[in-house]
Amino acid sequence: MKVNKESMLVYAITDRHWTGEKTLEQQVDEVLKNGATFLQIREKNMPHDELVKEAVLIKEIAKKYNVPVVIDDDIYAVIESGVDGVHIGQKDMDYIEARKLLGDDKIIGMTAPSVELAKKAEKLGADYIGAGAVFNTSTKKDTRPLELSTLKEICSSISIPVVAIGGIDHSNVRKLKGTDIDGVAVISALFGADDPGEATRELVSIMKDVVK
Ligand code: TZP
Ligand code: MG
Repeated sequence: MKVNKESMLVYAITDRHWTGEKTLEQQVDEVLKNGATFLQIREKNMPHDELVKEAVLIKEIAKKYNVPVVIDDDIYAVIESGVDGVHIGQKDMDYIEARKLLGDDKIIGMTAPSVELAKKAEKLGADYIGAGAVFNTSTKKDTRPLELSTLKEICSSISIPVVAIGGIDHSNVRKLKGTDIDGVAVISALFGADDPGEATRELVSIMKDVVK
């Protein structure tokens, strides 16, 4: 398996709107240094060429920490930057076409917010799924919370790793204990924190208990 369940524990997703005085690379370095286990570059509206440049820089940072990097949506940016894979949503390029372009060695993660879509993603050959939103979030507008019982059912229906996403932070993440998720994917709880490094350490520590 290209993605092991342990690497899903704290799955950080970038959002340069949160960088403040720091650069995106500085923030990524802090988050990875402090224990994030996976990284997705999700920069909506960033021009393709800029995204490729950013991905090359981030790939070098992630290499230091041995953390896999995927890019949201843009398969060609994955190919040009040489990162580890792509994350595709239900409205993005379809899996078969993405796999054809990327080959078998690259990671393809898929968004799958229902049992049916999760099973379909696994059958297609996805390496992991993201399920959510699990809580209310202002980061992504076109999503609404699914029942935690659905999340639990998703986890028991498939054997590829499952990462929960959407509105997850230090105060609510313990609610996910018992759902059998492998990890949480977070944007604002890490990149929107005053100290992303400290926020990461805390979340890693809580998550070790959540997945127990
Ligand atoms: N997909 C479902 S919810 C979401 C995405 C990309 C946003 C997650 O952001 P946050 O800030 O962790 O709620
Ligand atoms: Mg998408």
